[in-house]
Amino acid sequence: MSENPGTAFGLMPAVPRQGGYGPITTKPWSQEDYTHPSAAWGAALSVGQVLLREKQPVSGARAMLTMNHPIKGFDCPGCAWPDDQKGLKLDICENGMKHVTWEMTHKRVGPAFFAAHTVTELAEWTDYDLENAGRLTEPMVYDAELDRYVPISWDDAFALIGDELRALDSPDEATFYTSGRLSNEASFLYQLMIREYGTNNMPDCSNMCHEASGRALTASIGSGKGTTTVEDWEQTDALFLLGVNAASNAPRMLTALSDAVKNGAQVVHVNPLIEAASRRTTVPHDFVDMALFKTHETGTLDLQVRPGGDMALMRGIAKVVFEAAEMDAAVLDAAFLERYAEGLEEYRALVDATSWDDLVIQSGLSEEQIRAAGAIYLKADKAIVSWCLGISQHEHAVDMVREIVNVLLLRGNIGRPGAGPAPVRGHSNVQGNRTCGINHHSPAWLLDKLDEVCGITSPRQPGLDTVGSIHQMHAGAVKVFVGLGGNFVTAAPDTVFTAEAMSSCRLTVQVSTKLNRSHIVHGARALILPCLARTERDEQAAGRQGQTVEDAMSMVHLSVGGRKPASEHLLSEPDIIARMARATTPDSAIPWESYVADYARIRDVMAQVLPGFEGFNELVATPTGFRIPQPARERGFRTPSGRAMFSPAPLHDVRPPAEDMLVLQTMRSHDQWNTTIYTSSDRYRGVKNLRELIFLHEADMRERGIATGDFVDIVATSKDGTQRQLNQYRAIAYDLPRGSAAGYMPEMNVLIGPNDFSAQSDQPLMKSINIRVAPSASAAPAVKAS
Ligand SMILES: Nc1nc2c(c(=O)[nH]1)N[C@H]1C(S)=C(S)[C@@H](COP(=O)(O)OP(=O)(O)OC[C@H]3O[C@@H](n4cnc5c(=O)[nH]c(N)nc54)[C@H](O)[C@@H]3O)O[C@H]1N2
Ligand SMILES: Nc1nc2c(c(=O)[nH]1)N[C@H]1C(S)=C(S)[C@@H](COP(=O)(O)OP(=O)(O)OC[C@H]3O[C@@H](n4cnc5c(=O)[nH]c(N)nc54)[C@H](O)[C@@H]3O)O[C@H]1N2
Ligand SMILES: [Mo]
Repeated sequence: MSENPGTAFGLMPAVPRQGGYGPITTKPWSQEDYTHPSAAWGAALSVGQVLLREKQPVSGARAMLTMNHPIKGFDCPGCAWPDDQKGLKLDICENGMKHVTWEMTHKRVGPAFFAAHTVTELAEWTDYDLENAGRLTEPMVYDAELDRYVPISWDDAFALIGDELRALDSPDEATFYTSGRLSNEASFLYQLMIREYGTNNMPDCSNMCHEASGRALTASIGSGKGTTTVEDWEQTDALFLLGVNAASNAPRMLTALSDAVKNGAQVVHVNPLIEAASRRTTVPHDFVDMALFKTHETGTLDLQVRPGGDMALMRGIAKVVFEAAEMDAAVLDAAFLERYAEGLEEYRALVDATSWDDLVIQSGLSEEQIRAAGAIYLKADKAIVSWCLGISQHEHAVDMVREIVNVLLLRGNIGRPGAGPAPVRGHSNVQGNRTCGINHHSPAWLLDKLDEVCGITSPRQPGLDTVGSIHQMHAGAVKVFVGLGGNFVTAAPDTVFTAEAMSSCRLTVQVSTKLNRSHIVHGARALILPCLARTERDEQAAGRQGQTVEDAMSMVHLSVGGRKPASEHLLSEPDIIARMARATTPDSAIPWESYVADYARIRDVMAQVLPGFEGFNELVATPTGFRIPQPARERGFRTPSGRAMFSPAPLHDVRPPAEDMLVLQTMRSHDQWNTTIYTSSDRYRGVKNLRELIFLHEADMRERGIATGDFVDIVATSKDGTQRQLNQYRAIAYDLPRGSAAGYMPEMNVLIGPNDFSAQSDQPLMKSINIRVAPSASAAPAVKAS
């Protein structure tokens, strides 16, 4: 391997550049504490700038008015936070707006663009510049001789895919990725196509996101989703928010938080960093508040746990509950525990046997802080615990989520109003993808039903997930990669290894809206297939079509785009999937063409296969959509025992493995959407014009002879002992626990080895990378693998 393999794919520049994968800038960088309320005018200004940049001030603003509108609107392609269900109120946020405007850009990437740039040249572009080039307009195929993408007809593109897939020795030599944008209808068609073809190789972005939450909830309460609704959030007495940066990543949650505080609830933020949502906000869509600069509290207590310390905090809360139960047995919900739960005594013994010393060391909090959290939990008649990636991307994430459920079970905080577990999902339809069958290990009952209704024979052997697919592509065992959305190369761990994996494929196919790194790092043959975006009109034989999505609280509703498509050559995702299916399995008995003519026909089949979708077409006619039944919400626990299961997992040691090591978490800045980076600033953390940074504790810096603004080199040691390096990052002193560090994804993915995934969830360890940091040794290349 060369000295700097990343540069071959344009993954990391040979010399560091200010801006990382974002826009390159020579403007001076700076960092200072941000003291303004979240959302508010900072957000409004930022949206205005983006609208102007995309030259969309008028039509962009018009589109916003139909976003998340219960009637005839499109669903915000941003996060999965539920829409406001009350009447016709607008429910929009800064980051949702940026997201939509980015999609609506006037810029186009068509044949002329590709004729003007070789792929080798494009590899030198930043990720920002690639996406910023505009919307893809026509199907393109890679021409190795010209080193360019050249136009190809849709028919020829599908024929190429069909030929390659049919030529494989086994369907398991292909893998089919899903990014969480894909609608329910498209997800259903996609998994049907893949299973009829003969494999369960279905990596999806959930494998990097909430896989752990799904597995934990399934083991504990028998279904892999949260149980709360927005109404529950309004009624609760105590809200614990673990590991989520709500102000940036689920901004519409700010309204729920401010309402909760107004209603007298305690809102406890558990996070190594004090994020903006724990302070105050100006409710983003409340124009009167905006005009009056009126702010609302969105938090009542901050607990700065060490990375991975949440399990010890939760166990500490349980300890407080058991201690109180000795005085007053009524603090435990005996009736609930007796009737619905199993494993209480074993869990109680485990909690009793855990010392306060251990809880303090492992949580990184003082006994007083843990007791304060315990007291809030005890005082609350109804409690909700909500979490996101700060919990799910750790080694012991499944145990951690199950510990959250343990604590909820003690006081019967599930299946009644104002209470329950509430994972905050990521992509706008990542939850719906799973509901509709995108799963490399779907349960047998679902496959049985699919086979019965659709007349196929689904393979029963579990398929490859994200990490598995990377390894198998790298080993040459998987030869075709199909990506329905997303940016696999940049989103996945070990960017260099993943890029090598992708480029060793025989064929890579990317169904996308915008140009990204996964088009530049490609297989021997490569296709870019451009599709309609969610804001755009989708006209088929039966007229204007809509597609459904499911939010983080299991509400399903129709999303109908109204804008003129970015190009006349775009196809919808259901159409692309159906034509890919026909080309792959020409004698398929599935009426693919009929499904595309009228998506209501897809919903009719889904209604027969998927539980909770009975009468799907009638249900989607309701403006606000419908809720998929979640049995645990009604205290129906579909575990083998029929009861909610306490988890008796031991407390894990989450301290850095060596004294000179730190635990690094990779997170999003305020101005990015996963691999899409809008600017190189991070407003709520007070950062301007800098992404190649690492936040460190002042004392950890002093010990290493590092001052704020100094260049440092970061060396990560993987679980398998291999090391990866990132050089010349700026050290920034920040308020976080000693022994921990933080920086931005996706740049820092180069530090996560291909074997750095959780043994419990198979999720890459994006929030716990063991690193050493030292003053920069030289002006060495920015990335090096060994
Ligand atoms: N604007 C915008 N919105 C988004 C996205 C986006 O990129 N941009 N991405 C979407 C997607 S796909 C997802 S999955 C979600 C992600 O939403 P988040 O989970 O908020 O994403 P991250 O930026 O990774 O932030 C992780 C948070 O967890 C904290 N954390 C890290 N380690 C720990 C820990 O050990 N314990 C605790 N308690 N906290 C910890 C970090 O400090 C940070 O606040 O957002 C979705 N929404
Ligand atoms: N280090 C580190 N890495 C991480 C994470 C982390 O916290 N730390 N988070 C992980 C998480 S939670 C996730 S979800 C993944 C995200 O991984 P992905 O979902 O793979 O990545 P995105 O950046 O969301 O994908 C952006 C691309 O999607 C395409 N796109 C946008 N809209 C559409 C559409 O409507 N249809 C189609 N077909 N394509 C569209 C565009 O071409 C755009 O370039 O990243 C993971 N990677
Ligand atoms: Mo995600």
